[in-house]
Amino acid sequence: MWTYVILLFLTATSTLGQCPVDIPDDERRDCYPWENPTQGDCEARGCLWCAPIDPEYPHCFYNTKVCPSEMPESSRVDCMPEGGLRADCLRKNCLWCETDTPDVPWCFTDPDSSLGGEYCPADIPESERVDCHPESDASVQECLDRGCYWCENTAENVPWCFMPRQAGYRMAGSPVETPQGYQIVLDRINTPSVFGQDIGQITLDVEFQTEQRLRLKFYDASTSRFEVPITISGTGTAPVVKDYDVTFSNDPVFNFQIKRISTDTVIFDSSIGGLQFADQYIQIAGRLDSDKVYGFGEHEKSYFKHDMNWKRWAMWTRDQATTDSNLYGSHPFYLNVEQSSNAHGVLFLNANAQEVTLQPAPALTYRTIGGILDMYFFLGPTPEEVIQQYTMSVGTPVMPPYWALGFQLCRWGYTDLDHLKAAVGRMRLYDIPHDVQYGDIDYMDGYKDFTIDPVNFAGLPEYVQQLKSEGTRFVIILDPAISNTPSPGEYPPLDRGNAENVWVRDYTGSNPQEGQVWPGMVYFPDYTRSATEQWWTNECVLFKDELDYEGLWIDMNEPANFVDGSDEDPPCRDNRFNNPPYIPIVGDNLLWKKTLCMDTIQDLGMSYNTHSLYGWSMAKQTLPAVRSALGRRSIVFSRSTFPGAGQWGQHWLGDNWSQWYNLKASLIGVLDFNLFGMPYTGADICGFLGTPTEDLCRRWQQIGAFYPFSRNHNHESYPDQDPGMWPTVANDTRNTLLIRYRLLPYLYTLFHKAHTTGGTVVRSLMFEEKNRLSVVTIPPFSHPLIALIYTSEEGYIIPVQQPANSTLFSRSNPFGFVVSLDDNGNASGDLFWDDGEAIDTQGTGTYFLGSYTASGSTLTGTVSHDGYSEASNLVIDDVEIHGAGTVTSIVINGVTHSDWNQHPESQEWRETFILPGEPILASSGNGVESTSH
Ligand SMILES: *[C@@H]1O[C@H](CO)[C@@H](O)[C@H](O)[C@H]1NC(C)=O
Ligand SMILES: *[C@@H]1O[C@H](CO)[C@@H](O)[C@H](O)[C@H]1NC(C)=O
Ligand SMILES: *[C@@H]1O[C@H](CO)[C@@H](O)[C@H](O)[C@H]1NC(C)=O
Ligand SMILES: CC(=O)N[C@H]1CO[C@H](CO)[C@@H](O)[C@@H]1O
Repeated sequence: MWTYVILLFLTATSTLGQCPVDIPDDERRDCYPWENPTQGDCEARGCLWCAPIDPEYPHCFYNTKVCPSEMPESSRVDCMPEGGLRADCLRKNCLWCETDTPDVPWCFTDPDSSLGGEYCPADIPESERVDCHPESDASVQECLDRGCYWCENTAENVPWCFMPRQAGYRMAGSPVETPQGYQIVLDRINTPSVFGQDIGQITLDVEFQTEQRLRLKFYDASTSRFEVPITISGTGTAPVVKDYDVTFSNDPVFNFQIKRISTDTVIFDSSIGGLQFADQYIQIAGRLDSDKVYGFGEHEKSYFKHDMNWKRWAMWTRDQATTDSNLYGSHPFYLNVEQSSNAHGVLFLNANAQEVTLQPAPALTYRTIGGILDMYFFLGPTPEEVIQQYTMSVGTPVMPPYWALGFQLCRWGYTDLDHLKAAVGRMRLYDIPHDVQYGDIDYMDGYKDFTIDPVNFAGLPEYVQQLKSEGTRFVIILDPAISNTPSPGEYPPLDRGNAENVWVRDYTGSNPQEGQVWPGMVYFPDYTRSATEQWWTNECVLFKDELDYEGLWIDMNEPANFVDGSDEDPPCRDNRFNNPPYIPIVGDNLLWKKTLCMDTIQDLGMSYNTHSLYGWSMAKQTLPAVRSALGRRSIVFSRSTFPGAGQWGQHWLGDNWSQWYNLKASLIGVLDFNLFGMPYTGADICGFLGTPTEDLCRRWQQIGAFYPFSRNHNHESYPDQDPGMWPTVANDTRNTLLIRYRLLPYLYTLFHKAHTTGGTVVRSLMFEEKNRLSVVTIPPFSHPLIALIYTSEEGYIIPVQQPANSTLFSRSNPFGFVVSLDDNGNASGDLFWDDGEAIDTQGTGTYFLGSYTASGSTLTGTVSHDGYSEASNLVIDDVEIHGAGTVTSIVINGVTHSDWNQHPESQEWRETFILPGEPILASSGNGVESTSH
């Protein structure tokens, strides 16, 4: 008898015995609306499991009826005011009782379901939801069809439709050890399927590349997919010691944790779920250690630290001047400062249309619609070290020429050469430093690259020579698009381009694709083709003979097109590239808005994959072109950028508005691009669009004097806004620029460091150790930059030089040092100096590098590298010491000097000594010695 009961119980669990008799088939409420539930899946949800008599009805169901008898009609809350059938109601997980009473809803909410129904599990916190319906207008039906959970009554922006934790992949067997780490094969679990085309088996290569760099590469081993042509590889074997550890689990599906060993901090935890790998939809989510997330670009923001309240950002290059949307560059890189104040960075090396959602957990969900999932972790541990490790991996910033650190004036809409000369005249009138003058598209003939307007800009080449002799160089704009309407012989750059077949091709792969830009109908060079580099270089070299330009400003290279897709009808063919199943939240919700169709073809691949690499590849080919033309260092300002673009080009922040808000946002833009390895950056001073007020322009000139790239630029439709337009702005601009010019040796040295070891030139106070741990109070200094140097950077020695009206003249002036002693009376700094123009002086050794230390009331200069003989002609005649106390005597190179002057403006915290002029090549052991008590 006893045995019999046990048997009955076992049978009951697995078949029909436990089916509650009082819930007939048609009263079952589906508890597992996804494909093929198993008994385990069902029981894990606390639901009942037994076969229905009629297979139409669910196997797995709740222990409540569709129409509970105890619910009075009067207390029903309508669950489907829009109307619908019983099946629709049950899909919303509401209750359904038909009645003859008028106006009583048949479909009503379940009062026992606090979260809106049991499709809404309580064990996933809102902050950790991984969106299962990232496109707009989710409906419960679509959500459940995807196999996801649905919870309606939540706070703003929280997704209602989200992924079950048990979605994703499972490890097939154990991780296999490789020389650099592990290889893991992952098999997909059937549900959920968000956009179809799911890849059943993917491979994960875990590479321990260096002590601080880890790579996780998820790919389809059976089919080759697009990969960004940037190689970041390790030594081939795992380092013996490393800062991180990775662990894997299959519970409930494959997930991994990356840990910083020294603090036992989990910096990325994918057990939050959500891993998807479909042909056109790849997703990963991770919990982060802290909400201090920076980076991801290019976007305009008024804050540096990200908004983690479900803020979503797309990354896809786009010619667009709006806030809150994807702009010109794509930078899928972020920096996370951990609670311990250590920092790490993560690069998603992918060029497809992509996006990130930042969640309050803190967590993030990353999605891309092509390529592979290729993640690089940089373990720092300081923020500056993270950026160094990142830029050393993708390419450190190119060394700018010295003149490029000077002030620059530009506008679109110089109607003719006289208009331009008048603006330059105002700079001279007010004696405003002026190193670079620009020619925007106005100088061209019919907006065609490599031409000069023979009427309005007649005499430009001669004027450029005159400017150069005065210390002002000329930089020109070049757009990629080449006019294709001239007949053979009329426009040689087109003829030569045709001969070499250098153009982006249409979907057939054989015909050049037409678009419309400034000159009218155009072709777009394919800068991923080697023939293009030869053609482009040749054109740049030939044009240099006509116009003695000094640098190239490459615009419209997202690439921008004045028509969406093309002029054809339809503009783009209806296929899975032009209209993919999912489009990240890019502006206008169209990948080919104001650009080429996604199925146009470059050597590197289809625009669907390569679009965001257009500006990157153009910069890559333009740097060698301009170097061939000049035979020396130059600049290549690129509007569109991608990781690694900094090794060839620089960036300005694009088309912004003459509004106070943009002035503020510009500082964030500058900080962001310092994270992205393009430290030479700045916004259009006084704003590009709109008419600035005198006061805005004054303040913008004052702030902009400290952008690494300092240029006033303006839109055609608005009046002149160069600083000479207002006498008081002119004065304030000159005075502030003289501070900038005084600091140029310091700025140049910072660029040298960024070039040789990676890292930033402008950085947030957060990057300084003590500031990450405490709040700094900035004393009321008269100038923000001075405040920055003196408060956050105490302990530093900053090389300075007497300013002039251009770097041509300032470069031969006497040097000085600003010494800011720390609490122990110590300080240190460097000076890098070379001819400012030769290519790769670091490589050829033709530079001077001095190190300076202050300690025990002695300032000592040490020559670390003496490869630039001109340095011996330079002198130091000014040392400014902060924090030294009262000075009683000065000894220079062993000789006591009585002829030093205390600076007339000295205050208690500042002592300035005008010295008689000492050679800059001070050797070790000698130096300025001041005695204090
Ligand atoms: C500009 O500065 C000069 C020299 O300091 C001064 O003489 C002049 O009055 C100033 N002009 C204005 C408008 O402030
Ligand atoms: C710039 O200053 C130098 C002297 O430092 C002077 O010779 C030159 O004429 C000035 N140039 C202009 C354009 O004012
Ligand atoms: C200050 O510099 C001296 C000499 O270089 C060094 O011995 C000392 O440790 C330094 N003090 C601090 C606090 O770094
Ligand atoms: C499109 C846009 O707004 N671009 C820039 C405008 O200016 C700010 C700074 O002033 C930049 O940060 C934006 O990227």
